[in-house]
Amino acid sequence: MEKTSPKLFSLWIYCVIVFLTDAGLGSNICTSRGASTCKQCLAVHPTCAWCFQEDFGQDVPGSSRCDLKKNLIEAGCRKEALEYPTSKMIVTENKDLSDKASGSTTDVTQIQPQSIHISLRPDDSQVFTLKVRQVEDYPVDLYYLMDLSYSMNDDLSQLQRLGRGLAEEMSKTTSNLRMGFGAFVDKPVSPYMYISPQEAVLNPCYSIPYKCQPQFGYRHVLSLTEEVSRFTEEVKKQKVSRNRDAPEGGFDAIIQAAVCKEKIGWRPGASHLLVFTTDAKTHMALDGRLAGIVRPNDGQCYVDTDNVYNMSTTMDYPSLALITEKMSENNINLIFAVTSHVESLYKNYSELIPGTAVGTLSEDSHNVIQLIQDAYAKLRSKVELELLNVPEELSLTFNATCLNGEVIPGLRSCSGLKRGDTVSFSVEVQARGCPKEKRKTFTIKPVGFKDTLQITVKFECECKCQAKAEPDSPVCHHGNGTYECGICLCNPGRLGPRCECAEGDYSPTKQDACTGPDKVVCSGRGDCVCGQCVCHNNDFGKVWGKRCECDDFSCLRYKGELCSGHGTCSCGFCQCDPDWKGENCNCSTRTDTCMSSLGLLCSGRGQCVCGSCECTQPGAYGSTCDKCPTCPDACTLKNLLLQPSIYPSVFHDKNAVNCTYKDEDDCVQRFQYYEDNSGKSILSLVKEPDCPKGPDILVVLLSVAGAILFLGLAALLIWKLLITIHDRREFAKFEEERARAKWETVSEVQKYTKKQWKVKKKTYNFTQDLK
Ligand SMILES: *[C@@H]1O[C@H](CO)[C@@H](O)[C@H](O)[C@H]1NC(C)=O
Ligand SMILES: *[C@@H]1O[C@H](CO)[C@@H](O)[C@H](O)[C@H]1NC(C)=O
Ligand SMILES: *[C@@H]1O[C@H](CO)[C@@H](O)[C@H](O)[C@H]1NC(C)=O
Ligand SMILES: *[C@@H]1O[C@H](CO)[C@@H](O)[C@H](O)[C@H]1NC(C)=O
Ligand SMILES: *[C@@H]1O[C@H](CO)[C@@H](O)[C@H](O)[C@H]1NC(C)=O
Ligand SMILES: *[C@@H]1O[C@H](CO)[C@@H](O)[C@H](O)[C@H]1NC(C)=O
Ligand SMILES: [Ca+2]
Repeated sequence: MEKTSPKLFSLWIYCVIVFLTDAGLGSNICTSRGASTCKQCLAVHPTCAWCFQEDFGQDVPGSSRCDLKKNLIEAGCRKEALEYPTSKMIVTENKDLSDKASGSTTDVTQIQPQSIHISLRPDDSQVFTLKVRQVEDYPVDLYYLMDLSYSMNDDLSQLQRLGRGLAEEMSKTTSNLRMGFGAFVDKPVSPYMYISPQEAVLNPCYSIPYKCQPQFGYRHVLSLTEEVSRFTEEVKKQKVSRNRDAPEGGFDAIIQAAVCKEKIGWRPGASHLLVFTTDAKTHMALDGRLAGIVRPNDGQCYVDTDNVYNMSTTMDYPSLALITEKMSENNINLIFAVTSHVESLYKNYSELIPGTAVGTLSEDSHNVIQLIQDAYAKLRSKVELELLNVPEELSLTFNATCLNGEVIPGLRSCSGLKRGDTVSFSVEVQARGCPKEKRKTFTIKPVGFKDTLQITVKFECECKCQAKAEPDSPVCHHGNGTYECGICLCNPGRLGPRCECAEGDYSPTKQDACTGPDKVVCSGRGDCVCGQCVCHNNDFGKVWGKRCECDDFSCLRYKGELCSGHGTCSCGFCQCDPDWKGENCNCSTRTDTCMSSLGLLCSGRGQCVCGSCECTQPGAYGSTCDKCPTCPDACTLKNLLLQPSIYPSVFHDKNAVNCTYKDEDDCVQRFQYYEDNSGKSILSLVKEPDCPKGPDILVVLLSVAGAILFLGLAALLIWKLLITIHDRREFAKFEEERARAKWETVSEVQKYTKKQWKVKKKTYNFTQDLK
């Protein structure tokens, strides 16, 4: 084979640079990544397919089993030997949204669809839309969790009065209301508790003095009930307690109230409102260390038969994260009804716990009804989606379509809703990788709703043909490898496409077979395995050949296109399409493009080279050298072509060249040659040709005779004129002599000299003129 010349090498470098900006010519993403197994191929790109036909690509050099589906079929892969899983989506449960709950807790649907199955290729994505509606007249469970530390004394008496009013107001929003009650103080252990004197344990108000109930952590008082009168009754029985430090242990109570579902009586199909009233700060995770309590809160229910939280003194306060988790798990909306001086603190907590609201409680809680109403309305005016158990291999993006139909990208909540409004979200699920388990399920649910959307994702990371893998297959050199998806996966220590050689048996002669005349093993683009080059896949295209000397991307380029776009690259040489020639196929063999409008190749002023005219006549230009107003042959060339009958004889242009031309009949043709705006040559006759005629004898004779006659007459006239002048003179002389004879005597005549005579004669002439 040919040695790679420096010129070719520099071209190759050029190709590399061009490819970086113009990727994809000659190869595609599937072939370029060097996927050597079916599984790798699927991971390259969602469009890639794998052919596991055994004899695939044997006679097509450089073909790849991992390619676009259509390329594989073109290359001879049977359809049933194709591994091409695609991403798809099936909605498996799709009940319609309910309009109205009518107080019922069953058969209410607030999210649609409810279940979806998705198959995803790695890097591929699927989009679906889900709808959420806040159903009207939805049942409500309201659990009132009250701080019974001493400062809440006035609040308690208010609540005792307001109980009925609260129930009445809430029944305006729902026809199905249940109310419950619980109370908390703080962990009944020092230093949160008064332990001395002895009496203070039973009556912490001993020092005030006042009679109040012993300190407790959390006590569940009234399970959720429809009998609102019982709420008032039980609240009336309550008495405050007292504890030592300012922050209280309410967060313990929140966890217990949330997780002790049976005790509290939360109904699955109802809105769960947990109203938390306090006028103080709260203890949080790690505060328990003050009392030597280090066991973290585990979020389990520890309310025993006498309705008291029995782990209050052994388990630490919960963290905000635990509260968030338990609120979401149990679909509870927490309402912080707190006095103004701690409001900012609880607002900060509220921001960290989704589905919570904060209201300002007056000093004696008289506004609690309005507060709960407002908070409930606020909670119900917002739909926020939360995600549970999303596998880390998936990424989810949301777009919200809230009330006015406007799409808000990246948002998964809508606010400002009225009950009965429907909002929708479009969700894109993308697989970013392949988890160990083929299937994973996760949940999307609106915060505070029982309704959920279950999404099961099947990751299409494996090929079906992998299941039919044949270990120690005879195809792979007498059982030296596993035959899987059309290729041999060699056992350890074996190499080669069919595992035909062992790693150990290196032989120099075999190595030589891989080395070309340039002493580079496999042209530097492959590995020598058992005397055969295994060519590396290249980002730019296929590499093949006995020494990897061939490829389909190192051909000449013209204007950035491989083989000028008029041929295919094969092993370094362009194979031009018909009608094209040249090293880089940029030379057209057609001549019709050189033909001028007058039917002459390049208007007779140049040569046709690669489909375009090279004008040789100085001053000629234009695609067919047709433009040349200054050419000296502007007239003579046209003379050859002039056929007066076909050109219009209209004068067009001042800049036109005036030409004359004498034809065979010696007629003079006057015409003009000029170019119009589009560069077209136009010839036009100026007037009819001048043709010479034979001489007229009669005219000549008459002319000669006329001329003679004219000369004779002229001579006669001149002669007559001279005679006339002479006669006049003679007559004048005669008259003069006669007059002198009459006037002068002979004596006088004698006196005069010849001189005097002359003067006299002059005088006479003068007088004669006066007459
Ligand atoms: C606390 O109450 C739970 C039931 O809610 C019970 O299983 C547990 O044994 C009780 N623990 C103690 C120490 O009494
Ligand atoms: C609540 O957060 C704001 C801003 O982060 C901060 O300025 C304020 O001090 C916080 N309030 C309390 C009581 O920690
Ligand atoms: C969200 O909107 C953006 C732009 O408006 C769009 O490109 C994207 O595909 C949308 N995503 C989903 C999941 O609909
Ligand atoms: C591997 O191939 C060799 C021949 O090269 C053969 O003798 C041997 O049995 C094969 N090994 C296995 C495990 O089949
Ligand atoms: C064809 O390509 C060669 C080399 O790049 C260049 O010199 C020549 O001008 C091109 N010919 C045409 C007709 O474009
Ligand atoms: C050609 O003749 C016309 C009159 O027939 C004249 O107007 C025009 O200027 C002449 N053109 C040239 C280039 O002499
Ligand atoms: Ca306290």
